[in-house]
Amino acid sequence: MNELVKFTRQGEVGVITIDNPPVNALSPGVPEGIAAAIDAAAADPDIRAVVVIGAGRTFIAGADIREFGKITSGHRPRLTLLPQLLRIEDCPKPVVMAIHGTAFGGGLEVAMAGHYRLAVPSAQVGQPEVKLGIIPGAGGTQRLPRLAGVAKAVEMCAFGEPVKSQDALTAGIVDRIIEGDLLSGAIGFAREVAGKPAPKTRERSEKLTDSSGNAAVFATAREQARKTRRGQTAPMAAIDAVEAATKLPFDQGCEREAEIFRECLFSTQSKALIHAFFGERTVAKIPDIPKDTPTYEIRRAAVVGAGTMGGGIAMNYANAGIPVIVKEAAQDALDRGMATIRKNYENSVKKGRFSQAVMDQRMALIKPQLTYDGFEQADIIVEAVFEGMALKKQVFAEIDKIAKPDCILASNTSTLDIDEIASATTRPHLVIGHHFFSPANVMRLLEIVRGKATSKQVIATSMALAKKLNKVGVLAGNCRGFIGNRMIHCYGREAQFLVEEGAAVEAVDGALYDFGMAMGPLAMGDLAGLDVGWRIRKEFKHLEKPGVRRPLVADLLCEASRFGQKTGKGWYIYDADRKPSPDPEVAALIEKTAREAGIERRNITAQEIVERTIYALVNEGARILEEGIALRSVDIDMVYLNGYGFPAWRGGPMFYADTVGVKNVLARIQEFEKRHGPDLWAPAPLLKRLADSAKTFASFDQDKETAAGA
Ligand code: 3H9
Repeated sequence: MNELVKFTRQGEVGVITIDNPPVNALSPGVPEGIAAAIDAAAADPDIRAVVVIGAGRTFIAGADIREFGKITSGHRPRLTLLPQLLRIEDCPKPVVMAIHGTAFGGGLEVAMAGHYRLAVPSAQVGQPEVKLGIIPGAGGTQRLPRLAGVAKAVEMCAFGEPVKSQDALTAGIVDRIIEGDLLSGAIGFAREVAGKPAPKTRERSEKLTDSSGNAAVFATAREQARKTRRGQTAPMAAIDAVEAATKLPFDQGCEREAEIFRECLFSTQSKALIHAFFGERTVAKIPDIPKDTPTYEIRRAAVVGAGTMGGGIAMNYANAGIPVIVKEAAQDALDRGMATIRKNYENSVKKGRFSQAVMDQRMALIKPQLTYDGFEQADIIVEAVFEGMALKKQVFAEIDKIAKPDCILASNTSTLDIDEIASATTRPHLVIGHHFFSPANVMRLLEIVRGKATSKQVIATSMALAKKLNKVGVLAGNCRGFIGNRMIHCYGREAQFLVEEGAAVEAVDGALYDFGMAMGPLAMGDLAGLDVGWRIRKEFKHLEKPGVRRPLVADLLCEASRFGQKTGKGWYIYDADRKPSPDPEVAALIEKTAREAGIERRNITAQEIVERTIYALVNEGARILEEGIALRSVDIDMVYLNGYGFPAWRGGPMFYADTVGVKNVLARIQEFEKRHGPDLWAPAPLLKRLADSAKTFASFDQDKETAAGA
């Protein structure tokens, strides 16, 4: 029909094959091609039934997400998938959808417009649009409840999680599972149903049930969305659209869906989430490291240190099926580390994430020990000991002696100079930073730190390994704190200044929680352990600039052994269930400290709290970008989304700055500079340049990409 959609005949069955690699997205030409092929099949007297199938690895992964930006910027008219779907549904001959890989978003909407759906056991279906800040826009919210019932449709449309074949069969989305070859199975099925009346999804209503039963479903879903999708608009919008299916006839329901879809598509949240979708994929692309750079094979790993980080890192390897040795210095520390690993896995089994058998397999891959035995066979050794240069160098000198010649030596340092660590070895080209985020078995970020001698092969291996470990690997240059912690230092500093200046601890955390952060900065400090920052501050004491204001209270909390959650007290006081409450003792300590330091106390608004902390991130982010520590602004955003609980629907700190307007951010930073001085608030030169030329961080990335391609 065109180069994206092929039409062939297998006897009395017409076969429509969508061939738009890599994921058969519904790019311009695909929906038109399908509709034209359907028309051709309908008009051909020798054809009695039709099969629609995807070439390559999948059925249809949805609308072409790249087109959305063109629509919102006015470069493309609106998407019109609905009429083509009606052409499929109105085809007088049965249309059988043959699904492998993923039928997501518009892909599932195409499938539901067919008369029957078949799937291979490994296939998945879903309406993941909410993850892009939109809702299904081609009848998904209207057809899915008719096939799967209202509760299942609400769950799928509002929360976006994929559904496996077998569940889709149970729910009524799929009619049959095909074991063996999908195309021949589908052709066989098409012959079975040829000549029989074809059921149209839009005409079905038996699963829409009565409105009193549905009311509870919608109320529960809204409550769940409020709790688990805090701040996001699309999940609520998706529930509204499914509700419309239960109240309006099909055509009017589709009109309502289209209105809601359009509102969502033009929202900043959707732009931010689409930025996040492509960002996650962009960070894997490193300009000076081509895709075909050779990589080392990682078959065996070893970790030094079984503390919180070491244990979490070992779990990552075990989860990916890579055997891993964990070494500790003392038996009790090793036992504690292994007990934590076991407890984490047991919790996952309890929550039904995987079976006991999977847990047993993973535990069997982790080998605890007190010696370096077996390290000589490892393809990678990850150091995860306390954050101190002397100790790290000692460990690297030791493992350098034992490791095989091409073994990668990775440090989980969160702040320290990777070149200095590498200098303790005879192989600086094999040394790299692998900065995991706590809890390392949960957080998706892996900051990969490139030293000056790190080889391209080691970087390429690390990026590939990140993917294998189900992490988002972001490459960072070597500086104190790299991308994430260098920026968080400024954010945390401002949070602490704000409490010294008069904001309550819970007011600072509350303002940032309401902004969308997973947790406030002071609560985050309590969770991570205030002693961690204390140790780092001592390590870098010699670098402090005299006369520059620095936060005063955190050190005092540590001196009083208030290390946060682990000691039951930090910025907050914790009960036995780790529930925090404001502590009057801390409030008094802050007031006394501020008075003694001559800090003026005043009322501080939530808006100022957000601006002081988030713009501190942006300003430092701009410096990091200019220095080349981060490759692109999107790399910084991905660090923040995946490692620091920054809300994805705000796109990350640099994307957020673009949405506020770089000029507006700069103006506010200049006000802060006047009040708090240039040492803390001098605007980053890049920020000024962008503001002066009315540019954005996104355009900075684009210019960089163009320059690299030129
Ligand atoms: C929608 O359908 C709205 C409708 O209601 C209709 C409204 C009218 N478009 O992830 P991968 C690219 S909204 C464009 O690395 P995997 C991706 O960027 C859509 N491009 O592979 C990457 O490019 P590159 C609803 C897409 O095997 C390459 O394909 N659908 C799209 O790990 C490979 O992707 C979704 O939200 C797309 N739809 O995972 C599904 N999808 O190589 C989104 C992928 O240049 N997609 N690309 O970096 C996914 O969830 C995963 O990509 C998928 C494959 C599971 C399909």
